[in-house]
Amino acid sequence: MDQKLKIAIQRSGRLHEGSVNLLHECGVNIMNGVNKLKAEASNFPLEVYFLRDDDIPQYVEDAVADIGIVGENVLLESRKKVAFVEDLAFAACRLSIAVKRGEKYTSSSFLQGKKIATSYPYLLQNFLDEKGISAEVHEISGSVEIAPGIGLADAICDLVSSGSTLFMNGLQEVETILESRTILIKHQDLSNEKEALLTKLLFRIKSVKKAKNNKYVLLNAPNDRLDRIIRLLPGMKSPTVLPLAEAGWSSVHSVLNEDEFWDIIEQLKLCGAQGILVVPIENMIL
Ligand code: PRT
Ligand code: ZN
Repeated sequence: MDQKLKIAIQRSGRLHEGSVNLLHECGVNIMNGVNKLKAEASNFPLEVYFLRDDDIPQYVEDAVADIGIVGENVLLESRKKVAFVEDLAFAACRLSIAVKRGEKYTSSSFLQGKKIATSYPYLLQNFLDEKGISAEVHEISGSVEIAPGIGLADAICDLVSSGSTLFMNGLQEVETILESRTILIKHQDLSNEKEALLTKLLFRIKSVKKAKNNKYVLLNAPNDRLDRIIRLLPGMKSPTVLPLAEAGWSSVHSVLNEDEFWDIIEQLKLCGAQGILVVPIENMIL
């Protein structure tokens, strides 16, 4: 029987939508509703398990799932033995220590002898050990940010993305102990057949990621400025140039990276480019 690759993704929460969207953008159609524990892809040999994110590293270590999408924060705290496959570009956050706003915090020695509430006792203890600080790590499973306000702790160690939760709870971020990414992980010892399926899926994931960082640009250029305009455009090889119906004008097509995008668009306009169209790219196969 042909094997299927089994992927574990979050059932609901911050990683759910990004994980489902990524599979979708890779051209993988998932059948069944997400209310089930398990779903099948109709057009790729893939079985999807919907789990709590905290359980994903264990499932992958035990080979109940072959691969999984999880926050690095959850994986490192779990200390499960799995292999890293790929960085996925969504739901990044950081694990930080915060204290009450107004506290004079000049260095991590502030934490000496203090009580710190967290859902990440292992990563926090590692940080404290590295700094040679002895503090009381108080493990709680949710609403960590209210701990200082109700006198349960002097500081917290929790995930932060925009910082607004800390702000609303009168806290200030003072140390970042982990910059966490959402990652694709795999079981350490996959069969050759499953490795081959993963390679196929990974090829699609990489082309989707690449496409997200690039835009397709079309513009009209007066022929006497073409040389200058073309020099501004990197393109995959070189830009495509087609004559327009109107004499003396050409249509130029190229691919621009997100990082340089606005700078180059400004320069293109200054060089006389007109009718600039920017189109998202679905996939980029290099
Ligand atoms: O039910 P299940 O166990 O699956 O979900 P969960 O409630 O444990 O996790 P969930 O869905 O909240 O987060 C899943 C993963 O998303 C985390 O493990 C991180 O890898 C990632 N992630 C990214 C975040 C955040 N950003 C984030 N901001 N996880 C949690 N938060 C929380 C944080 O704990 C704090 O309460 O959001 C609040 C802070 O947000 P800001 O924007 O106010 O700073
Ligand atoms: Zn969780």
